[in-house]
Amino acid sequence: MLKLFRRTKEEELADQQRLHDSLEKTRSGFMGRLSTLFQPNELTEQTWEELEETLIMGDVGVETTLALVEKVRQRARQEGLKRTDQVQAVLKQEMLALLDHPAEMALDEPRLLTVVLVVGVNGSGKTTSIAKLAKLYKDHGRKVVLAAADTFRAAAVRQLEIWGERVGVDVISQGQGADPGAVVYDAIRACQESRQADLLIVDTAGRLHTKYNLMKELEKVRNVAARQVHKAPHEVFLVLDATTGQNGLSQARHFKEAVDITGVILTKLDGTAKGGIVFAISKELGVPVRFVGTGEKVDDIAFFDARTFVESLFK
Ligand SMILES: Nc1nc2c(ncn2[C@@H]2O[C@H](COP(=O)(O)OP(=O)(O)OP(=O)(O)O)[C@@H](O)[C@H]2O)c(=O)[nH]1
Ligand SMILES: [Mg+2]
Repeated sequence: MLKLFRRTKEEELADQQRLHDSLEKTRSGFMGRLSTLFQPNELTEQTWEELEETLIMGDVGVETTLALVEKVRQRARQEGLKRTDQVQAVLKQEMLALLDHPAEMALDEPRLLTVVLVVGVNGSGKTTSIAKLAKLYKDHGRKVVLAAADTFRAAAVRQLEIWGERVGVDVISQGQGADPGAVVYDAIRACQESRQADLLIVDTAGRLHTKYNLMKELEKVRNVAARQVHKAPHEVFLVLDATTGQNGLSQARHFKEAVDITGVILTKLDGTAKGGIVFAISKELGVPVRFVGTGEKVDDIAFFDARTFVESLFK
């Protein structure tokens, strides 16, 4: 009954390809200079300046950029590197080190019922990402149920229900205005009893009358899950719209304070040149990017793979 998530080699390659393709705009933007920066054979002060500028313009963030460049410079000095290709290799290594997080996700561990909260500001792509995750995990043998705990916005419940029908998974809802905690309580009971489900994904509100209320509500939803299921929520995914770049990062900090975020789903990577934000999320937020949204269709999601990501930036 308990199934581990396993991808075939083909699925893994297809995922890496989707991630690579979604970075098209990032490569043709500022970050594209990464591959040409190291063309000349000589390393000059200008190379370092250009590297710094490229990373900052590519949305890596000032703090992360300065730390990264300093680290690479220091290593180049210590290791006596003269050739630009050697420095590029060190840069890639240090970029990878920034993205170093445990590869395993609680989501993929075998468990009777796994509860996943999905949070993020409105319009970031929560509902779409939930549908994508639901399909992905359903296709890999999980029995998935969705909970419509975004009860604030009029159309939110209906939107989730429509996605549920399309993807072929049950949606537990109590309509607009219902208490989100009660919806989650009900949904967990349904998973454990009538629906016999092993994965519950909870859609939450992205906006309330005040930010304070929103964070309080998310905490409450979290506590309801924690009381009912051992160690729940097993994952709290923050959905971040990549096109918002550094602004998205400051919103993310509020969510991180209210609910312990375990990972980021970075959406709309296909529509932006701001792919460098991945480094800032990892370093400044301290949480791994787990999935990226690569388009608007239900299959447009990829597991985030740090090595593919870094290599893709230089191609
Ligand atoms: N190109 C692209 N568009 C995306 C992606 N993910 C979501 N979108 C689009 O972003 C828009 C908002 O997505 P939703 O899933 O409704 O966002 P939400 O966070 O649930 O928004 P609210 O329910 O209003 O809080 C939709 O038009 C989606 O099609 C992605 O990875 N790539
Ligand atoms: Mg929504």
